[in-house]
Amino acid sequence: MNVHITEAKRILVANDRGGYTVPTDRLYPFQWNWDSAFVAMGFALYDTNRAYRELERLIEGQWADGMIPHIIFHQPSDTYFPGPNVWRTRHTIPTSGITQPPVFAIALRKVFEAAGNGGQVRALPLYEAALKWHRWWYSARDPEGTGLVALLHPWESGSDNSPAWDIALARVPTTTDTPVIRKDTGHVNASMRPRDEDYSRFIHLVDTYAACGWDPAKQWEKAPFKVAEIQTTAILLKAGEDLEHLAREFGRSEDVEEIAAFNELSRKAILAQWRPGLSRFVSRDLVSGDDVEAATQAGFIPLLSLDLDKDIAGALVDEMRAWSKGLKVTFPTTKPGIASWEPKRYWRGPSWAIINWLLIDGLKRNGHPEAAEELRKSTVTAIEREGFAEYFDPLTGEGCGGLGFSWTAAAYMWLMRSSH
Ligand code: 9WN
Repeated sequence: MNVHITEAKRILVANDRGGYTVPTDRLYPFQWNWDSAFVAMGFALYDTNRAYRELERLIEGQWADGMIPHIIFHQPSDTYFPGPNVWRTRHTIPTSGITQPPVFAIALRKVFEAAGNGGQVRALPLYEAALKWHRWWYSARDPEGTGLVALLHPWESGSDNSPAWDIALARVPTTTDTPVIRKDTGHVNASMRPRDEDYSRFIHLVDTYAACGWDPAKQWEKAPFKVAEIQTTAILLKAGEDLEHLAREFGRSEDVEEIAAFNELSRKAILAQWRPGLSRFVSRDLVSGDDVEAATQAGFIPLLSLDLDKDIAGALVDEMRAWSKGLKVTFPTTKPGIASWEPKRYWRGPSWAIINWLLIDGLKRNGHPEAAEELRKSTVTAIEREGFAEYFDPLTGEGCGGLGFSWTAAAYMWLMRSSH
């Protein structure tokens, strides 16, 4: 077996905390939502029992209203801020109060297919949990039925520190009720992390929503940050397609209709966010009503879940190639050279294996297998050269952020699956 695959598996063992996998030791010592979904897809390649377990442990944190939180605090740890006492949520086990990109149903379908039909008994409760979560997205985060779901906190995007939030986040006050005692900068270089001012705003939002008792309707009314987001909606739509497929497999015809209606709504809404002048899709800032024009990877993620016209797909690919020109590792999370581009700072330029994974699937879906293969090669080469880092500096190729990172391990196995 390829030595890197052996190493990837070793990382997942080292980050196992009892049926769930932490993203990396110390920097992120709990179970994270979309990280676990990617990890489950990695496990699906060689241990479907463990893959199911990852998802089962995640839904232990699902709230009665259907939300699956972004962090599940199964065990205490003092190496991370903000911990459970900052979130002040009321679930049976401690969790954060916000969510993360809904990769869950994409993972569930892959795990179910890898396990074969015998896995139906195990897959059903997970399917129910996913459906409940999708219903939550469309009611709590799109109460007006637009088809685009909104984020109330940048951390919900998974692309926490992206320039996409700069305008919307600048309106959020830096005052907090909670003292901000950062731990992240004790683990990795501060120049790679968000700034103190951003952290104050992140925590201001947490205080605001905790004061709403985490009630979705109250939060919607009070939210000083509200962005109808294209990357999340595109992931939700892909997950919705996979959920619809599972509903058919499980003979749930009423669910099929309901899910298909969600999907159709989002499909149309995403398409309406195409901006030919930018050769990208854009999010919408619901506080100002403006397009979010910041040049980030999010604008290309709709490749994952739409069957685009040839012209649109071609324009996206041309734009992606222009951004990638001269880089050692693609795909950058911010357009190189613009004012907000910082090749080492978290979500403001670096390349992420999991983002590439989504883009690779999207390029294949839209008839661009060569572009997909270039991106796949760039990703696996970066990992083979630098190890399983959280992300990579696109200019130098250097591995940055946390090391021994679970989703990078899962992505590597997935991108190398044909050579297993
Ligand atoms: C906040 C765990 C998570 C990822 C996110 C990434 C980062 C957390 C943080 O780490 O976010 O959720 O403290 O910076 O941005 O995508 O899920 O890997």
